[in-house]
Amino acid sequence: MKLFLVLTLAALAFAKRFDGDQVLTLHPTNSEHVITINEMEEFADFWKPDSPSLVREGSPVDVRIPREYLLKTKKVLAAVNMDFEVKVNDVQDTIDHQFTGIKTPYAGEYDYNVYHTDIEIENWAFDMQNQYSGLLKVETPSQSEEKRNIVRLTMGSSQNNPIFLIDCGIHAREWISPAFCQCFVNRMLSQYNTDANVRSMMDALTFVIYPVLNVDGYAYTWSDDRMWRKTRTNYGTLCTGVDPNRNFDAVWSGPGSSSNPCSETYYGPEVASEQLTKELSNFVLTNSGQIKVYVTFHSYGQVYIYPYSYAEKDVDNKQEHNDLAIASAAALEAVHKKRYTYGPGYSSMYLAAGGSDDFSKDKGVPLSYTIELRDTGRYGFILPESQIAPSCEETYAAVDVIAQHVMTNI
Ligand code: 0X9
Ligand code: ZN
Repeated sequence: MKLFLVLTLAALAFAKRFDGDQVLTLHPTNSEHVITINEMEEFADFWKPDSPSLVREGSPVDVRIPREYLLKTKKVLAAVNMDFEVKVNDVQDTIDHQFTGIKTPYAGEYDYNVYHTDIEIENWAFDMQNQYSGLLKVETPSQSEEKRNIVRLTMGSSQNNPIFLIDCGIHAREWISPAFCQCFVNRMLSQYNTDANVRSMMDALTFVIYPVLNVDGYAYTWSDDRMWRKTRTNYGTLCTGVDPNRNFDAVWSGPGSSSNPCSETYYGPEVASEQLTKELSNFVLTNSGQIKVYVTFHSYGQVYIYPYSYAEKDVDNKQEHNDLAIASAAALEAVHKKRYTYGPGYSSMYLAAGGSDDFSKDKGVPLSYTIELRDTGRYGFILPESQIAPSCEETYAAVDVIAQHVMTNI
C-alpha cells in the first residue's frame, strides 16, 4: 500500500501542472471577437470547439488560459467588449479533486468508481476473461507506437452474432470514456445470469469493445500532461501527436482538420498513419457485413452526433439515426435527468473530417454515432470520479435502446 502511494505520488510529481489556469467560456458576437479568439491560438488550449478555426459568432467557446496569460486575456476581452464567464477557476485544483474516490491497490475487487491507468485496465481485461471465460475473449491485435497493447474485447454468448462495435478513449484526456467502457463490460458480464434484459442482448449480439484505443495518449495523461488529446507519435517535427479523430479515411485532411503538427486537430502525415487508426479501420473493413452499429464514446458536451461531419451532407438513413438518438437520449434522461442533444455532426458540432464515425458509416456500418458523455463544461474533461457511477447508469440505458433497436431490426 505504502509503495503504491509513493509510486503514484512520484508519477504525479513529474506531471505538468496547471496552477492558476482558468477555463473561460467566451461569447463571440461579431467578427472582431472571432479574430481575437483566433489570436489566442499561441497560448490557449481549446476545449470546445477543439480548434480556433471552428469558432463562430454566436457559439460559446470553452478555452483554458494558462495563468501567465490570464490578466492580458481578460484585458483584451474587456477592450473588445466580449462577454465571458469563468468556467473552471483553477484547473490544477480541479484536477486534484477529480480523484474523489479512495483508490486501493487492486486485490481482486476492481473499483469501477475510480479512474484507472492503462496498465490497470489491461490487467483488468485479462482478469475478467478468467472470471467470465465463456462470455469474454481478450485480444491484443495491435501494438501502439510506444509498444503498448491495444486491447480488444469480444463479449457475448457467441462471437458470430451481429456486432455492436464500441470504442472508448480515442481522445486521451476524455477519461470518462474508458471509465464507461469498463463499467459497461462489468455490467454485461456480472448481470448476465440475473438480468433478463442483459442476457437477451448478450445472446443476440456480439459486443466488440476497445476500452482504451489511444493507449499511448492515455498513458501520457497520467504521467505527464492531464490535458493531452492526441496520440504520441512524432514525425520529426517540433510538436508531437496526431489527432486520431482526424486520421481516418473519411475525406482525410478535409475541413476542420489541420496540416500543422502543433495543432490539436493535426490530421497526420498520411491517412491512417496511427496504429490505432489502422487497427480500428482494419476491424471495420474486415467485419463490415457483421457490424450493425458503431458507437464511439468521447467527452464532453452531452451530444449524440451522427454522420456526416466531413461535409454538410446527410446520411441515407438520417431519420433512423435521428429517431434512435431521440429514443436513446430519452432513456438516458429518465435515469438522472441529464439532457443530451443530437444531430448530424455538421450541425450539432462542427465540420471535422477524418473521423471514425463517418469512416464506419461509409464502409458499410448502417448506424454510427459519436456520443459525447458528461458534462456540459462545469468540469469538462476533468469530470470528478463521483460522476463515474451516475454516468455509467444513465449510459447503460442509452446503449440498451440502441441494442434493442438493432435486435428488432436484424
Ligand atoms: O472533434 C471531435 O473529434 C469530437 N469532439 S471532441 O470534443 N471529443 O474532440 C467530435 C467528433 C464528431 N465526429 C467527427 N468529427 N467525425
Ligand atoms: Zn473526443
